[in-house]
Amino acid sequence: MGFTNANFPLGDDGRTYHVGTKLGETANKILTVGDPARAKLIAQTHFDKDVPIKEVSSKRGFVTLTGAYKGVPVSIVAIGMGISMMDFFVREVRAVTEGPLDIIRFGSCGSISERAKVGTLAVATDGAVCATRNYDHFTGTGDNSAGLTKWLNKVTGRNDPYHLSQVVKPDSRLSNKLVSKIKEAAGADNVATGLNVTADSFYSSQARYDPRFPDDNQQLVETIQKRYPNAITLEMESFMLLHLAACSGRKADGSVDPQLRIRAAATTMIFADRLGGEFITYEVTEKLEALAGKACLETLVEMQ
Ligand code: DUR
Repeated sequence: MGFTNANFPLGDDGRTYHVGTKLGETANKILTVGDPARAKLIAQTHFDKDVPIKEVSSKRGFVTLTGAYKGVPVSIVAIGMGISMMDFFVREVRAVTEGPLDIIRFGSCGSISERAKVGTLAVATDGAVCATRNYDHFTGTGDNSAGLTKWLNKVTGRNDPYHLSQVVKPDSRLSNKLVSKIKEAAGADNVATGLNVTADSFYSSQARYDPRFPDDNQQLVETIQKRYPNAITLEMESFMLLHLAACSGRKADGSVDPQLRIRAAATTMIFADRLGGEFITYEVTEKLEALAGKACLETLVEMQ
């Protein structure tokens, strides 16, 4: 089987190069997770039993499960980890679907807030920012400019070891509905809302200590908290989903092609306490996956 078009490769059969689906194989309401096992668990437990589940597994590790929930077509897509995988997923699914999309990410994260305890859930109602390693900072020379430029780099933070982006918001209606459904399922005390920080590494830009690399990240959590006091979670995907959803179909005059509209929201299970050090157990994860997975599907199918 050959792929044509180096700009946006599609197979002879119309399948995208990485996610591997073609027109008609993905529903317009999508739940995206990282772990394929989580995708299968949620589909097997909650999808309507009278509609067969169609599975497409790609060579690059994407798994798409399409079926119905309460009579409405839905897909669950497992994408693995990281902003690149989220980028593949959103763009390739957008290329083989027609009309507006609603996408909820349901993943895992670390917590940098007392309000978000291990074994509970968070919804990124305030949106997400992206924390990226400033690669140039680590190449030995750092800021080798002089005079005014050096001073400017210092005050603008251009040579800081990590960069924090501006905030991108979720679709507020989708996000608010998600909060109420998750609170209903898990209990209001077990759901924190706030800002997500999406990092380009599990390690350096999530402020983990690795003696084998000089990561300069001892101050990072404090820096994030100072600039964004509403930051509660650290993970690796949500920002890219919200960012691409906010950009999809936008034209030069600022208007949005309604056929390309993407509404997105994000929720996570808190796996790691990055202030204290606690980590989630397998039993708690399983319980959260089932109940929050259902809440996400409810949100998607009720969203008008
Ligand atoms: N994740 C993090 N940081 C954590 C816990 C979970 O990034 O502390 C998420 C994002 C990524 C995967 O998909 O889980 C990495 O283990």
